Amino acid sequence: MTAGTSSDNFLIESTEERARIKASLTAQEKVKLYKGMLLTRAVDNALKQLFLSGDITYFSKPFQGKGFRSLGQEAIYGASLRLKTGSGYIDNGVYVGDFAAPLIRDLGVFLSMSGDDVATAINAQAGKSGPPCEGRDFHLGDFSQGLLMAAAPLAIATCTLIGLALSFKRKQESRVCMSFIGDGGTSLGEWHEAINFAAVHQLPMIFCVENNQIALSTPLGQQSRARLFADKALGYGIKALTINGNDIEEVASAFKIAADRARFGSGPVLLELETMRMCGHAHHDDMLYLGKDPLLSFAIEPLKDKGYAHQEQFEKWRQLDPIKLYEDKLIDQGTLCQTKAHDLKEEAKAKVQDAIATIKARPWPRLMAKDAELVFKQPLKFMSKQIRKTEFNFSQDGTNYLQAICEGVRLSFAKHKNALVLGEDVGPPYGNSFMMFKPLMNEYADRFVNAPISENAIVGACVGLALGGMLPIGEMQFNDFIACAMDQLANNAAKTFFRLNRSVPMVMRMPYGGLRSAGPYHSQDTSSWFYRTPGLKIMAPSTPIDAMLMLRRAVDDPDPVLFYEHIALYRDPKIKQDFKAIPHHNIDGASLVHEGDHLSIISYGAYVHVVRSVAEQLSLAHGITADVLDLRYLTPIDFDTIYESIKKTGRVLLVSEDTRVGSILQSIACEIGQELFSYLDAPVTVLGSRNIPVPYAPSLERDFLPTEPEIIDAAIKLINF
Ligand SMILES: Cc1ncc(C[n+]2csc(CCOP(=O)(O)OP(=O)(O)O)c2C)c(N)n1
Repeated sequence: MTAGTSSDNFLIESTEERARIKASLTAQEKVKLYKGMLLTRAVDNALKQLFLSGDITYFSKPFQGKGFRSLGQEAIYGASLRLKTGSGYIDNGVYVGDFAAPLIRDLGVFLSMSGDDVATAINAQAGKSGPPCEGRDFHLGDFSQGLLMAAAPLAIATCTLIGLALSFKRKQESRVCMSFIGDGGTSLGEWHEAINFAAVHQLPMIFCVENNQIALSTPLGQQSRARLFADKALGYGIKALTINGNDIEEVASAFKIAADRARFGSGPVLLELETMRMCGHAHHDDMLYLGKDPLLSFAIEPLKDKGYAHQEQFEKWRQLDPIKLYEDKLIDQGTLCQTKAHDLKEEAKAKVQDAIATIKARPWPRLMAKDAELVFKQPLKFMSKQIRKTEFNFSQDGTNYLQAICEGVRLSFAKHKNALVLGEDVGPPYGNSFMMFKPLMNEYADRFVNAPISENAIVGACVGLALGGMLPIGEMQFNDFIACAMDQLANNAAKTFFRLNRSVPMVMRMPYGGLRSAGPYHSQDTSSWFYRTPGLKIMAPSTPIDAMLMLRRAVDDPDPVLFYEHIALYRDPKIKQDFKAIPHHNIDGASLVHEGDHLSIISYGAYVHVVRSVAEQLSLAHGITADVLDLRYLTPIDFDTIYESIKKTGRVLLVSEDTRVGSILQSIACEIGQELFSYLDAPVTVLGSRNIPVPYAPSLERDFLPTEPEIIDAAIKLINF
């Protein structure tokens, strides 16, 4: 392709263009396609057989495993035929080819891109040691060969792919991402967010819809009112095409044109493949769909009258069995003969049997490493076992919290050429809705990437960017909106290292907090939602210097970090700090920001300043002196520092603005009770806000949050216990 060629040269809708590609297929390629479909069906049969037979055992009991079938959809094997995939695209041990995110029905995509790695395909269901993921999930993938692992929430990987595609585009790598989804999955918001994001950014992507006539048990008409799934592309301003998904050469040629187009920079394409699921949704569902468990052969049996599959439709598609059609075609052409076809079937079966034997012999995996080591590339460790004292040294002429975060980003950009900010309204002219990055708009305009209002796309894209070698600093405009992206954060970002054993160096900035009369959707502290989500680190600095240094640490960190920055602190003139103090500043673990003997008060974020004020009042008015600990890190919690302080004081009061019920502090209180019971002179006490949404009116917010007098009362009660 030469520069300057019009994108119209990639005639995605052109039958002639596809015919030209089909005509160029070599005999070798054709046999490869045929063999690939045979292998797909042989593996599919074997997975069903393993499910039924219980041949895999755990402590002598059959382990059926969980698995999905792809009967009738084997032509998807052809998608990657003319793409940049396979061992030829491994350079110095690094995969440099195209990427795909196959779903449960895409065994063929996995096999074709992995060099027919049958053992891994079978082991996904068996759950034994070894690839794809040491038994941690039953979905298939192999990142080192361009295969993102499928996830149960159907559009997860589609959002990851937009980030990966964005990384390819920014690095000017001529690589393409292929997303796969079923007709049912097209109803998911994440899928739409991803397409819109890819269209807006003109990403090198193919969005493949495999319309197999049914989603679990829901027929097309109850899924969508669109005439064709390809029609949906119109709304996103991208090209689309509907093809016969059972014609493997048609599939191969359509993907080739779409990929060329995407590589050229003409943006994404939606390919709808019409096909039919000729098996149940999953192994257990065959009985319901087909009316009985199928005979496991290379043919598709006629339907019995008892299943929920549509009888006439099933029969029509049975006549269009992609393997049978292609076999007949190749025999007609003389590329294949009956004997050779028979031999190839036996070869596929033998290959599968070998793989099963290997997998049966494999040991069962165990969880031997520590929890943090299973979910993080590099668990956070706090070096010092001694309490770190911090003098805040606020200065009227210093830097405020908002400027500090901007400075943290600026220094991270200077250090890492691959760092970028992704979020809503982050780019020029705004520099985010708090104008935080305005000072960087000239120097670093291209590092601030505006996203459509699509929280799932933002989080998923960050995961993909990170996997693609970038250092994304994502932004939730307000942390409250992370609820829209729960799937991408909790099921994607947090689980990627555990499932894929891949580092995900991403930061998600989470502007949060009350004290500003901003109501139920701009004031929450959502950190406790993620405290119990393994795989996410959480930081919550309370001062400008901490914010700047901890943000830099977050960007340098190889794992996903949620960065909770308190909006009420952004422009608070009382907490400005002189950055000259930075060389002596320590951001290791929790810090002691006020010292005393009678009580330990523990908090984080803006409430650190509230409890510090309380500590001073307690000392002046009541002669009670308190340690005040600023946690700074919410995952992991620096328990060593907490315990050291409590061992000295024997009393502990935990205070935050989060609703008390289910807060992080309640969880810490439980640990303290369990570990330090013998040191305690009074019950561990937790103060938080009331168990209602954050109210708007200033009077209501005051009633909602713990007030200074309430904290003082609680402290005195503890002392008098
Ligand atoms: C977000 C989400 N909701 C529900 C499910 C449960 N589920 C798994 S597969 C499936 C049907 C999917 O249908 P479709 O997208 O058409 O793909 P097909 O199974 O037909 O290949 C459902 C409802 C899921 N995995 N993820």
